[in-house]
Amino acid sequence: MLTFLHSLGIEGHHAGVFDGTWHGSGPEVASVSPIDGRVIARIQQATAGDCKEALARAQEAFQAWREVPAPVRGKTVRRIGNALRAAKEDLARLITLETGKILAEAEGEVQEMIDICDFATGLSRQLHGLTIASERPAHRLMEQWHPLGPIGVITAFNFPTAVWSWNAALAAVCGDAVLWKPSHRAPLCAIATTRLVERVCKGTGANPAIFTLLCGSGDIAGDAIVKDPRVPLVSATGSCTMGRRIAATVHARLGRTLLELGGNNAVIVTPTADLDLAVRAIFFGAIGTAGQRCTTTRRVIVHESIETALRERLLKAYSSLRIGNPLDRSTVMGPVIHPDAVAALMQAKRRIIDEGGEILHGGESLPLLGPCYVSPCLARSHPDMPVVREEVFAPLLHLLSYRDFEDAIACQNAVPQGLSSAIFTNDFREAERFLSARGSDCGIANVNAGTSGAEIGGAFGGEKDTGGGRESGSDAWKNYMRRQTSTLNHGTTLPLAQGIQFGDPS
Ligand code: UN1
Repeated sequence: MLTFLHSLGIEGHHAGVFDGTWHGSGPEVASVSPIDGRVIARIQQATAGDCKEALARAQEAFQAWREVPAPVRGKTVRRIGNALRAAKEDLARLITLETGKILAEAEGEVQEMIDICDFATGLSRQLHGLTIASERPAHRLMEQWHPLGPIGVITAFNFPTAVWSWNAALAAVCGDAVLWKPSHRAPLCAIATTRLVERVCKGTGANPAIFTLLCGSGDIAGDAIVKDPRVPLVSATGSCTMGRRIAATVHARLGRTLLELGGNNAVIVTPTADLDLAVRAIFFGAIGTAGQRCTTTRRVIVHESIETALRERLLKAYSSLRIGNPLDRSTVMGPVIHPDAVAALMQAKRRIIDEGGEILHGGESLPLLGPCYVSPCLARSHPDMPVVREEVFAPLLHLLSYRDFEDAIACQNAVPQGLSSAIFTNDFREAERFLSARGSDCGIANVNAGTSGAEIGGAFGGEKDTGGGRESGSDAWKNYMRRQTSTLNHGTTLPLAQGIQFGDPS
């Protein structure tokens, strides 16, 4: 067993359910590294009975936690942040081993967790409501924010721990318990994180069932969260197909969702752009996490006058890319998560050719490195090709060109997804138009900065098929609380709102 696994408390076999104690009586599944196909450990999945028990424990934990003062709740989150600081290197190694993300990016992911813990700690002293001018004399109108309940958090393999932390750190200071269903492709990252949180809770005296974990299938662990009316909010990250299914079930019981689904993010490059910046941003955006971020740059919309120059720069960058073992510091792109992602890229490549596009570079499987390795694909495509409208979760970048600036914006918006977008320009008018009401329709719109790699301080999420949810910074915390509006009368009469005069009961 590798030493970093040992220090994270990962053993060869693991119970996949934590609700104060570790259990799990379902079938064992293997966590397999995409680096070399080796089994890292086996995890005993949740059964419906395990989930039922865990939900009851989380509910109990919530009922006590909601009464703990928020700044005191913040102390537990602060300690989680400190424990993550201490474990950063080990946890990053596990993320790399289990998902194939290169070490630098895995460390970035743990840093996002640390950052959101800091953010949430500060927030624990700032959960505030408004006092509003009442139209009635001797009345006060105000709102309070109360804890909401046990929150379901369903995460994807590509950010196997950070997305949980965006939800869990905020939910915890807001007084909620969290039920986490991690991706079946990254259960060990979730187990290691939960073990760390368990230790912190022991130290602070917080009930560890506030951070409940359910490793299991969508049909069992997912459904347990999605269908249970005791779970008022389900925050889910993943595909649009998954999001639609979750939304239908949760909304049918009038629960709330916070969805962060597919992206099809574009970078517009205009004639005045600083090409050095644009190339760097596109390279990181398209290649980072082997093209498997929700925020991955999937389309470049370049002005025809600079298309050749940009294409050459990108081809040069793509050709010199170091692909290989993500645990090796010199590697820039590791494997994709599973051979299915390789197959999806191959299929997309065939479609690009069938639909009239051209492959400029890559899109080859690299079996000598292993079954999960590919070369990133750069294609010359047309905006009206159906494949361009789809999110292929692999390193595939479409190069598209435009003549009129308005067409570039229309092209950027002409896909079903609406997560992230960027423009590279030194023309103030273009930048402002891109950010205006008739500009980018995405939840994230950047100027001279790429589509991926958002900071935690801003609200993160997008529109249209991306699902509309906002996680992480800004006022996203409000999602995890219930708002209560109160009218307080300190007078001796009972004036009615809207000036209504009503019969006297005496
Ligand atoms: C995701 O891919 O689901 O902005 C999250 C970024 C990261 C988060 C991506 N901070 O690329």
